[in-house]
Amino acid sequence: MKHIDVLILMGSKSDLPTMQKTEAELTAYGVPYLTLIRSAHRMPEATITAVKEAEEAGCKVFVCAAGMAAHLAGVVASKTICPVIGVPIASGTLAGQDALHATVMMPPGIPVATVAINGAKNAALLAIQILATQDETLREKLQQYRIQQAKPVD
Ligand code: RP5
Repeated sequence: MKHIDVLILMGSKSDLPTMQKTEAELTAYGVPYLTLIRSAHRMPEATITAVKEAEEAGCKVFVCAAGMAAHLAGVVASKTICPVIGVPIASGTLAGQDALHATVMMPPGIPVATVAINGAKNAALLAIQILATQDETLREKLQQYRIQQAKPVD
């Protein structure tokens, strides 16, 4: 695996249209990342292998997206001490309410920083903010983005 700062994992290819917003934001900030489809329940061993290989490739933050009974972020968090950001995906009968609860309600000891349902853009921004604690260039880019957001739209 080539050097990455962020690994994006998602439970299914059906999550990709949402998670392309994470990819776009990381690309805009010049953050090296890799995206893999790894389901915690369909392919648990491959999920754990991906976490190990990503850490060996320099990964500092994990972004994990899953829908329904979403346990991907929790499983990844159990295998790393890097920050894990969970994105609950709106899929299935409960439209993301299930994934939100499954992702956000981690028992004490293994944290997952959970963003909004389908909060793919914020997942990227949070990952970038974490990386920016050790990266002046990213800090400056984030400051510029805040200034830009504060400008009146009319
Ligand atoms: C989860 O179940 C995935 O993260 C996806 O959001 C949902 C549905 O998966 P597919 O049936 O579309 O593969 O594992």
